[in-house]
Amino acid sequence: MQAVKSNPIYVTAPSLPPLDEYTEILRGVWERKILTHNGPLVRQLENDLKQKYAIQNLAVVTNGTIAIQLAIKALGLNGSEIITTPFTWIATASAIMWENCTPRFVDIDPHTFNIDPNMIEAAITDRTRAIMGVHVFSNPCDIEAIEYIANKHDLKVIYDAAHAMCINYRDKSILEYGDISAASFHATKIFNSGEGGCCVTVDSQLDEKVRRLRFFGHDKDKEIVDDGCNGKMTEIHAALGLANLKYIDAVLSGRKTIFDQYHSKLANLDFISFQDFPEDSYNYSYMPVVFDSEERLLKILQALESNNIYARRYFYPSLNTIKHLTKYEASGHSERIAKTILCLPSYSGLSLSTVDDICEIIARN
Ligand code: T4K
Repeated sequence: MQAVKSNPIYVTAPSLPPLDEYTEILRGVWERKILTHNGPLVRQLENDLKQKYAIQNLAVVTNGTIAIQLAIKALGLNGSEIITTPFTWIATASAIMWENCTPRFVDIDPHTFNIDPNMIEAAITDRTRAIMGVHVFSNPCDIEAIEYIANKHDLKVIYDAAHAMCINYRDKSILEYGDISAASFHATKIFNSGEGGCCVTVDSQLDEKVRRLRFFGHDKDKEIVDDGCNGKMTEIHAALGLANLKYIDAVLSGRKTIFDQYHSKLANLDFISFQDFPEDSYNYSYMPVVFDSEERLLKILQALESNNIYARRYFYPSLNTIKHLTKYEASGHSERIAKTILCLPSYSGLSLSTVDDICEIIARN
């Protein structure tokens, strides 16, 4: 074990392209002086992502939170209840509330950490219009079960796919399931444009609506036909996305190597367990581990911090316990996992020897 790290090791670091490749793309922006509003780099990013991941319709937007809001707006869910998971980032619920909807939390499966479809039907009320699953840490939701329930009760399905870029589920991009998927290109995500995100739908009319909504509700003739917002991505962000996209396959394989190293060192510890996920539909962007108690988690978190290593409690607390979001109803699995889960550092450039050091600190505590 080496001495305390001289530079902090954070839970993640953004993947960045060579600076000269980014500035070369920016040169065109300076020449054209088009900084935003569906500029050529935004259109190129959409086309390149569609081509690389065989996606029919994809609209890039300002960030992943706006992507969820646009999905809710496009599906006309204003004023309804949306069934979702309490084991997620706060943005899932706040996007629902900002769209004048109510989140109704349903507990998770304790192994996959995703919404448990067996609990959904009991939560449906007269006001329920949609189910919003979250592919937690890129682990696909039980898509077939959710689709079955949605069809039976005439509900829309939105996937918060903030973590789930770059993976296929069954025979196609995971983003093409549900009515709309909303992804994030935030700096901390596997594919980043600094800030950014996208909405994906196989329904071309819905895609057109998302495009209108992200531009204040204007149609192509600048008539205001929808109650929209400003969800536009800038050319500066699209440029970073394009430069990063060139390296995404190397980024993905690097994360898998780091994951495998952690797994090989931690799997034999009897106080740690892992998320269950399908190996071929997972992007390894997060390194979540579950401890046998919150007490042990807090001890390990502190031991890591005293070595200048900063793991993060994604996701804590379980959202059903936050008073301004909802009246408390127990979600036992989510509350337990939220208290005992830690995401360990994982990013391009993190050395395997640092991973070994982190595992050693964990094993000692
Ligand atoms: N749905 C889900 C399920 C989500 O997880 C998220 C976002 C969303 C929706 C909404 O998508 P966006 O609107 O964000 O596109 C982060 C991110 O801010 C957030 O995007 C993400 N989920 C969430 C899970 O994590 P923080 O507060 O933990 O991030 P922050 O800024 O402290 O960054 C973590 C570490 O990463 C830092 O300690 C250092 C490093 N870092 C971070 C940034 C931003 C860098 O090295 N460079 C950077 O530029 O929330």
